[in-house]
Amino acid sequence: MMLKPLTTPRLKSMTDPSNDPIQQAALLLRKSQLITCFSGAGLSAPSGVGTFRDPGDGWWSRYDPMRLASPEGFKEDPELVMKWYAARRSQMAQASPNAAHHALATRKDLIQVTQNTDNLLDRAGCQDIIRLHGDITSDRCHAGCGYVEPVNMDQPPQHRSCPACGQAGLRPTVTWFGEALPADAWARAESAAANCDAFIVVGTSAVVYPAAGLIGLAAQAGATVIVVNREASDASHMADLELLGSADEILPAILGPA
Ligand code: BJW
Repeated sequence: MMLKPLTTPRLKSMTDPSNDPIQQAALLLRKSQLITCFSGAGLSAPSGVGTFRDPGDGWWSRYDPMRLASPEGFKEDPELVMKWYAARRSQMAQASPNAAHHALATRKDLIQVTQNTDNLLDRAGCQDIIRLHGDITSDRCHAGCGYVEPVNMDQPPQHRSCPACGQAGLRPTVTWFGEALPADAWARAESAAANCDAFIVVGTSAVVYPAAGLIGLAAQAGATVIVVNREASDASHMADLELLGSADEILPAILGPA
């Protein structure tokens, strides 16, 4: 079944209620026993947290990702990298979970596989969260001595050396380009994608690998893939149902009570 509404879901339902993709998705999710949600920056965008690739206001429209989110960039200019993380951390400190995070939290059995490094899913009450790209709320030693410390998100730190070994700077506990994803998180994510009935993809451009490969894995394993995004993305061609619109409007509509 391929349903890709050309208009917004709400407009479509006005013209053809029997074929309303929102109702189809809601019914499908009510019948599903194992649901995995794979999320990206668009999930937190309605909370005021910046995305990476949105034209104009995405971080990568304004800055070179390799200077800010790679080991090479950190080696070249650690002060710049930590200034960027301080700006993002301050933005996140002001943010609260939106209706999409809260809708995801209503299904306690739902497994969250997220590329997001913010803590908005936790704060909404989601319980099973697999973080593919780490956690921006702590810093660790870049040399890998094992030192980790929580960060005050209201007053984020600038560049400083590791107080434990002094061999390198402290950097966010996130996954940068060219770095391997946390092995335990990746193993759990693959299992959650391969063993679910429904795989919801929300707010991601689906261009960053290996994370985006989970969508194909879920589809090949037989899950129904529901894509929720503001616009068409690299996940579109794998969608059984594609719902174009804002996550904070669509997720409550498909996960809320009947
Ligand atoms: C809404 C909305 C609303 C807006 N409602 N929707 C060539 C081919 C394939 C792969 C590669 C390649 N060359 C290099 C690679 C590998 C590389 C990669 O994938 N690069 C591609 C980009 C080309 N990947 C890696 O390097 C990964 N590691 C790796 O491969 O390791 C190999 C290895 C193995 C063993 C040893 C050593 C190495 C690591 C990737 C790390 C990504 N890191 C970042 C930043 C760090 C985290 C942080 O600081 O927060 O992670 S980059 C950035 O992209 C961030 C995100 O998690 C990630 C994904 O972005 P996301 O979430 O999809 O955001 P956007 O902005 O792209 O999309 C938002 C979407 O939402 C848009 O579609 C909007 O329309 C939509 N939206 N508002 C609904 N209200």
